[in-house]
Amino acid sequence: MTDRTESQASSRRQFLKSSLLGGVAIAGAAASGRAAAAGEPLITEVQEWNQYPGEGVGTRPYGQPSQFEQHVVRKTVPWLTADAISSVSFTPLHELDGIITPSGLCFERHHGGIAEINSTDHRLMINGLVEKQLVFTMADLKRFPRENRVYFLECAANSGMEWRGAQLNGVQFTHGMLHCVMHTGVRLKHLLDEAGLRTSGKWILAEGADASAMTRSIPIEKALDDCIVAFAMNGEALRPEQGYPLRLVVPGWEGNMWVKWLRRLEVGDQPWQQREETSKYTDLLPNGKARRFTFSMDVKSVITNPSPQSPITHGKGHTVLTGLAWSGAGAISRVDISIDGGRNWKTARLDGPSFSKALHRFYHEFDWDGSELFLQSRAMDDQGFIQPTKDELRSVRGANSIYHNNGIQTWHVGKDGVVENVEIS
Ligand SMILES: Nc1nc2c(c(=O)[nH]1)N[C@H]1C(S)=C(S)[C@@H](COP(=O)(O)O)O[C@H]1N2
Ligand SMILES: [Mo]
Repeated sequence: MTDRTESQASSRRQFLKSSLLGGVAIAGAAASGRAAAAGEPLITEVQEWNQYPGEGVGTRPYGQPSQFEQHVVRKTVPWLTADAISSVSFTPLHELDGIITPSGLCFERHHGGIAEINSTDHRLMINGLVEKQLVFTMADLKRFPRENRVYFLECAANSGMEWRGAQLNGVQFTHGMLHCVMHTGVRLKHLLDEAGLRTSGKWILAEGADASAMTRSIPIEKALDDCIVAFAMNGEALRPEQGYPLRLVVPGWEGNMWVKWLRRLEVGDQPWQQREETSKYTDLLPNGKARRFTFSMDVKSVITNPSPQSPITHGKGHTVLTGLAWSGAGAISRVDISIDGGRNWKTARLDGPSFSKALHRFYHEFDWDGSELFLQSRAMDDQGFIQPTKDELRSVRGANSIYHNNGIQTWHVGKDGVVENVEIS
């Protein structure tokens, strides 16, 4: 669309206006394409794929993305961690649309590598302050009533590198410790009811069967509220990377608590003070004290396109800006967009289903005049929380934080359409 003229761009605007109002799209649609008179060999000449039949049905028993989409992959930052056994890969947010993360692209965070467990050998135990200790097979779990829920999972360390200033040049790396899938499983409450919770039971400990034996304490109110013991994601069995055959889903709360390869739930009367809730995932405050148990992930958003890995390549004119917003407290009610570094704001268009504690997709269509831009997004949730600037965050939390950074991200767009990670405080 580089050769699009101004008049075409303005008829494109008209088209958008009428289609937004529910008008007829066909007439306007041509205006956003190239002029047919110029000739288009990819239309006028017969192509290879037009002449010969392709692979037959059944040659791909488990479908894979097109060979032309091979660049759409999880990525790692090699210098970030010492060993791949305890490391992280990042979701390519700039390559995705809608709100569901494809299973094979969900970021991974493992502390002891991927446990490979045959579902027939997997067991879940409930012990501690219960009337009867229980051990479930996977088949046992599938005899309880199931639920399907779409939730985001965000690692508390997401955007952690960005606390002191712009650091990583790509939304995949600044915000890619994030995924959102439909989980299927059994309410944790049903299993605790089956075991018979003692009144002294105030906390549960969730333990993983992997080599790191990940363990986290969760307050009983949350366990009885919306936690799910999940065996499926996006309609099929969990992927090994996501905890096959069983993981805990802790909606809206930091990813670390979503214990994968879930093998044991112990009921106790106080938190266990495990490594991951004392030495890690705490927030060092300006007074030198560390805040424990910042469970809920605060309201946050980011523009996924344009972004450093997704520059503007079509020149000035009609431009689609899009991104994601989410909140551990509920659903997203509004997202505002600024193209001038926070001076002026416009309300973005939310599109797609709106689920509580799930990703929300927003769009903002505008005519780029070819000048420099400073793009920002600011999310608000239905509980009244508003995403803060990085400076607002630092004024409360100090400069020593790593975790729980939900500050507003800025992307600089140059006149050449190249996008870079910058900070405007
Ligand atoms: N058993 C186990 N569970 C685990 C982990 C782990 O290393 N072992 N990592 C945790 C962390 S820190 C995060 S952010 C999420 C990551 O989930 P994902 O790999 O599905 O993205 O899983 C959590 N659950
Ligand atoms: Mo994490």
